[in-house]
Amino acid sequence: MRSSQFFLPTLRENPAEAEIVSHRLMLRAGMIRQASAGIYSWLPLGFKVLKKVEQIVREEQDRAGCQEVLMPTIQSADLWKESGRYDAYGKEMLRIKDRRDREMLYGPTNEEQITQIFRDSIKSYRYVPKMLYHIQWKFRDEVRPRFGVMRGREFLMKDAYSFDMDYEGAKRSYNKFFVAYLRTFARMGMHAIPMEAETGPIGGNLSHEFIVLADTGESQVYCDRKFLDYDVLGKDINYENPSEVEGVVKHFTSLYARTDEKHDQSAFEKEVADAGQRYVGRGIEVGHIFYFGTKYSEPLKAQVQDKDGNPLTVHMGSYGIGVSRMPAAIIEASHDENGIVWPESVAPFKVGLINIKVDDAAATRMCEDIYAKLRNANVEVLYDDRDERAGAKFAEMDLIGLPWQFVVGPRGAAKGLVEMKNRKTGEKVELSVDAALERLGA
Ligand code: 5CA
Repeated sequence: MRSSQFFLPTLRENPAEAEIVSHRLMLRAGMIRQASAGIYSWLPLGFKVLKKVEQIVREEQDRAGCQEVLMPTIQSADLWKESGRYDAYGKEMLRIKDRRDREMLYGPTNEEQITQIFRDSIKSYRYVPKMLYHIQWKFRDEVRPRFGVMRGREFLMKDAYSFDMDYEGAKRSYNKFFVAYLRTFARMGMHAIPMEAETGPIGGNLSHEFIVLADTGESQVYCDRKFLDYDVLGKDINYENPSEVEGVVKHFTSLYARTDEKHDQSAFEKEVADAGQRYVGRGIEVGHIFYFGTKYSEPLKAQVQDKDGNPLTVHMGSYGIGVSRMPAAIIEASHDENGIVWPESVAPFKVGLINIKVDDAAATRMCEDIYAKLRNANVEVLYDDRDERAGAKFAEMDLIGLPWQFVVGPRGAAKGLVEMKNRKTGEKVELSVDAALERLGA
């Protein structure tokens, strides 16, 4: 993509309405724009990141054996009356009437909808267990939407649902999501700490929140440093082996991890005996998983026949990831005074190519050559070909946080050299075009 054509409305000044760093940087980097309170449009740069986050979430759900569906945003109120949640959900639910005066709602979550689909389709134990997910927009009329996409009213969520014959089966499904979540957040370059949690309006009695570490996060985190040392991506997990999956879960659930509300300093000191192993920091909730047994399957009559032909009410769990919250959480965890520092896995482009003097024939020829080669090798590149001051180009490239920068000017071009900068470390090296391309796998 050429910057001269790209829709990237960056802002030089800090927008007054943004209280936290990710909101400021997402506005300044031209990633999002507010449509109304807690409702945002995603512009090209932000949308690219959102899609990458979504794809990592999808791949890890698929790997765990969960199948993708797509349920609607608009749901019928009747279904929610069956579960008893229509009245219970309160003012957070956006209620709508259609032209025939039928009560509808914009879904804040989909337990009812998926239970109806399951109930109408699956009648035998032979087709259980099942795990289904979708990635769809939700609406919750939050009292105080704030911090940009971090706490929006309309937001994109991955919500998954599991169906099992009994508690043991449901626990096996729960464990798969637990591990899939660890992998998902690790792939986005973050440490996720699973914490025992309250179940709130979703219900149930087994639940974990996943908190990613970020110095500027909303919650205070107290945990064992072993969480940070564990490499969940280092070995391939076999999701079809329940004891292997459970082993990973047990390792994590045996360690001390609390947020400030539940923190007990003396338990922390006792359980994490070595002071050097105690980690105190901040974090952001990005995922939440629940086991709630028959809370929805009972009222909605989701039953299957067991081996002896007897009807059995299925045990369920639900598993959410805040997909549109993720880009903001990643920025909170990864930025500096000059802007965003994207981990490669979610970066909107892998490299920014800066031509510091467009009217220099050698520099422009070299840039065009690099640009063509990167594109041929399918390396995503943003090429700043505009006739702008070099300083403004550098500042904008740092602000949008692409992992690599190639800087080409008349002096280097004359010698056939390009400067390659690592956005995260600031380290710069001068290389031949071929050597620079090779470092990016092109
Ligand atoms: N049905 C369950 C799981 S599928 C559920 O709704 N869980 S939840 O309420 O905890 O939401 C799941 C995730 O969505 C949260 O961990 C959070 O990352 C994200 N989320 C929740 N509310 C918002 C919001 N207002 N704005 C952005 N993300 C949100």
